[in-house]
Amino acid sequence: MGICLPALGLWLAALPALGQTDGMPAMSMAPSDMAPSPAAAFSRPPSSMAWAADTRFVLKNAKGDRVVDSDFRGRFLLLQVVRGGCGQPCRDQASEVRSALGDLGELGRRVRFVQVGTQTVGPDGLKGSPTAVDGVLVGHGAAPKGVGPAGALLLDDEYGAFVEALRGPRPALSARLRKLLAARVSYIGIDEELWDYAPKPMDLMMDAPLSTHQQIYVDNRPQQIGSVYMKAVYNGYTDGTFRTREVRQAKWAHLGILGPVLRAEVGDTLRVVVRNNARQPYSLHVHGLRYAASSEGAVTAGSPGPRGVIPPGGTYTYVFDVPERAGPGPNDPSSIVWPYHSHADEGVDENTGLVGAVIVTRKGMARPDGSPKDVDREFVTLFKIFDENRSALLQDNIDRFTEPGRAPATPFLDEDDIPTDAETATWVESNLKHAINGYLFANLPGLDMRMGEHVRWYVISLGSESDLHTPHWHGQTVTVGGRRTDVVEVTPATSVVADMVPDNPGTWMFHCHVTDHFEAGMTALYRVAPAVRPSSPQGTR
Ligand SMILES: [Cu+2]
Repeated sequence: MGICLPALGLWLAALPALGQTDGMPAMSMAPSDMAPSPAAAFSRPPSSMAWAADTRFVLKNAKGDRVVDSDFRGRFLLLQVVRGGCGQPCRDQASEVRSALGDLGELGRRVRFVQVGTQTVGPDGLKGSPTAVDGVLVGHGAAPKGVGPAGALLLDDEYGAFVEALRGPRPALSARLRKLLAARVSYIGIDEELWDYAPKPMDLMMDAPLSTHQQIYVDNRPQQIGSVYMKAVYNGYTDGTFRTREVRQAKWAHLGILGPVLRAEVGDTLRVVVRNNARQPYSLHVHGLRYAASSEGAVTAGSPGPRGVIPPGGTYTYVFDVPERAGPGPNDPSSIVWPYHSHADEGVDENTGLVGAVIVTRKGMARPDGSPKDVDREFVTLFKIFDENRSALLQDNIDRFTEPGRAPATPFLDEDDIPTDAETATWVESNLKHAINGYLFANLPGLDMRMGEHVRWYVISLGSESDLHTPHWHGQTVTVGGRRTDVVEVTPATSVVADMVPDNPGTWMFHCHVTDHFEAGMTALYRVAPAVRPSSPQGTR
């Protein structure tokens, strides 16, 4: 079923995102703004929303009723912007676009092509004032100049979220549209939720009670928070309604506080739709992959247009290409890892909990699910001191978990600075969570494998100058880029891929070898079970 805009007498209205409740677009506009007359089919977002990323189109019928959004789910709106007097170049571009859609066959049926302009343009076209046309562009986070006189915007599904500005000749348009429509799609929600750094408040590495020093990081006291904090984290969702959370597969149980693993094979394009359900603006900034400025997830001075910083309640679509240079290099194994994290207020955001990983597999080396063909098991581990003193939710946590007036004011310190008085020093230290994937004292679950398997460890660090980590495996060795070792080195935002073929069964330590760090809980246990015997033919043993 296609959507038949003209047949149903539907109109499009560009609405600024003014909050939403259950995943349906909000309709918080004055009635005059919603009048379904052609001349007022779209309206300029208020200047305060100058580039609200998810200003969205709402489909309306002639009576002004909103049409069921699900009709549009999983589809795209390709909006050609035609300014007055554009004339032949615009008609030529429209014809290139129509031909490009024709080239796509079935895939092309997922795209609805509509023109908006300052003059009536064709049967599907919508007419508005020049400022209204610019408003549509700005509302979708596209700089008017960037789109050009005949450019087109690809908008994503029912939210009308901006995907990419497109223009050019038919072959280039066909190729780009094909990549965008065939992209691997992920839905990620940014949610505020409680996180427990130590579900079992003991030193599980030693199977012993916590020492007095260790209790600082875990015990809830009148003047300290303990092990449970409100965080903002990335969660996987099943679709663009953001109603159903993805159930994390057992093999990823060890990810802990990390967001869902994004996967790509060299040559892929990823579309990552992110809904910000939290109270602060956040983003998703990825390392290594190729992105346009609109998918950078960070704001830089002097750059117009959308950058993927998402206001509370907003939804944004990031597009990441995965060329050769984003995948394994000549000396890398069949897959490598990149971190992703929020970069609205970078140092604060990652300490608030917004961290995750992307795994890129070499061309031709990926299974259908994206995992490398030559690997039996993968583990992603983030060695990071979550500095709760620098979380966006510090005050929220003080209010929730300490007695009023008891927590010392947190001075603005780097992790290594030493406060002058003992009480403040203890408070600051109690909020430094020396964690692996957000777990302290070997609480990290799920590091299970068998002898003889090809096990790949992706090791990442993030943080400040204290986040110089030396993850160390007891019991086995690993190879890293052709070098054999049992300790690797990671510094903030660097990553290492270490391959292991376990030959030594048992339960073993995996910990940061920096003394201060492992004493504060940067430890885990991994388990190597005997190899599975090949199943013997029936009737024999
Ligand atoms: Cu360390």
